[in-house]
Amino acid sequence: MKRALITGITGQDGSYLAELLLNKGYEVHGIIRRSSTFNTSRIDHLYKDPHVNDVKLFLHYGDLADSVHLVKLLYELKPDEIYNLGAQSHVRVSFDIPEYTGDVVGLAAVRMLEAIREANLVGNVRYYQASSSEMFGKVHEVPQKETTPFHPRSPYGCAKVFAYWLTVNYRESYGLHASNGILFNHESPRRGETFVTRKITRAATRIKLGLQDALYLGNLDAQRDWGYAKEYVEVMWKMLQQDKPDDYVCATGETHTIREFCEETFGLLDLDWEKYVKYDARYERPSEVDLLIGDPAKLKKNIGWEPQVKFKDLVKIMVDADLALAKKEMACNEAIANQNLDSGVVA
Ligand code: NDP
Ligand code: GDR
Repeated sequence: MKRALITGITGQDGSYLAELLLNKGYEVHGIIRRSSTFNTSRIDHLYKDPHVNDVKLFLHYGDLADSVHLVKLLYELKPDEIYNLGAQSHVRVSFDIPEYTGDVVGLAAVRMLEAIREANLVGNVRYYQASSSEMFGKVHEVPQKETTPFHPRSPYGCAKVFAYWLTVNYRESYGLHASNGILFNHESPRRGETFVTRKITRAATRIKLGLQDALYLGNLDAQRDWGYAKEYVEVMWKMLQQDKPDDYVCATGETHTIREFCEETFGLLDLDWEKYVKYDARYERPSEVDLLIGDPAKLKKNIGWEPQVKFKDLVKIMVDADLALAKKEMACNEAIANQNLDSGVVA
């Protein structure tokens, strides 16, 4: 049985990847951060009480800022595969906390890679680095591919470039099986609610049910190549099954504006998006990435992978899921209101 370690297992991608690896028969270990509130909702359905037999998912408290713990964990676990997905992954927020972002996005990759060397795992482990289309930043070439120059436009993008080159460097210096997945934006019903796609599908479905009146957004002109997270985690796994480590762009090859995402989402709900979407300058970034569109040809040629879910299907998947969620929220509100009526409480 293969053993994998995932950093960022509680995030969107970490949760889908854990699911995929468990289905493939892996023993999966994940690093989680201690929090004063529960932060494991995306993986709760995978978790089994450690006292029962046949447990395949193990969670370890830790943090990408803590190198000693990473070394100890790698010594102890000796995983066959490591997926480094943990990050302060919000681009806008990285302008507010650039030093912290640099630490857990950039330096953290050094910590992981050095921990691999310290634990004597070079030669026995395969490493995946979650690199990002944000590294391309300012537009120099479209579509963007593996050879397109990087010109990051945020502290987050800069930190990802650092982590990218370290991954390449440890491959070239020590012969580590280390690969970068340069993934373009990928979304799902598990996407964090402050990323623009989920913010839109969540708001539009709540507006449809009368739970919300308006949606405030920033720049509607930016263009993104949006794919489906559940599919993209397959690419991470496939990259580590190749004999030779390498770096790959993963994208759909289609691009759309934020405005189009609004149109499509509200359209599915028979709503006119222009009546509800309002502008708030707080959501603008000091420097923006205007256009992302990826060329996944190398991935198709070497690994034989192509995305199935494109823009319209993706929006539908997210709208359906968020409409169901909004209905639950409404039912819950009604139940509370009824209970208050029964007990004579006037809200
Ligand atoms: P999320 O923001 O959903 O998840 C991030 C994960 O990292 C969470 O599990 C979070 O834990 C964890 N984390 C944050 N800080 C630390 C820390 N200091 N120590 C340990 N863990 C930490 O991101 P995604 O799942 O969307 O993305 C996964 C990776 O892929 C990230 O590295 C992201 O930058 C990168 N990426 C994402 C793309 C996308 O479109 N989704 C595209 C390209 C790259 P907690 O739950 O406690 O906050
Ligand atoms: P991005 O995703 O920055 O591409 O990074 P995000 O969804 O945050 O922004 C996409 C575009 O939408 C514009 N925008 C808004 N964005 C947010 N979050 N909120 C708003 O209200 C809003 N209004 C307009 C943004 O300006 C931007 O142009 C994501 C993250 O997952 C990264 O971790 C990952 O590396 C990249 O995708 C690829």
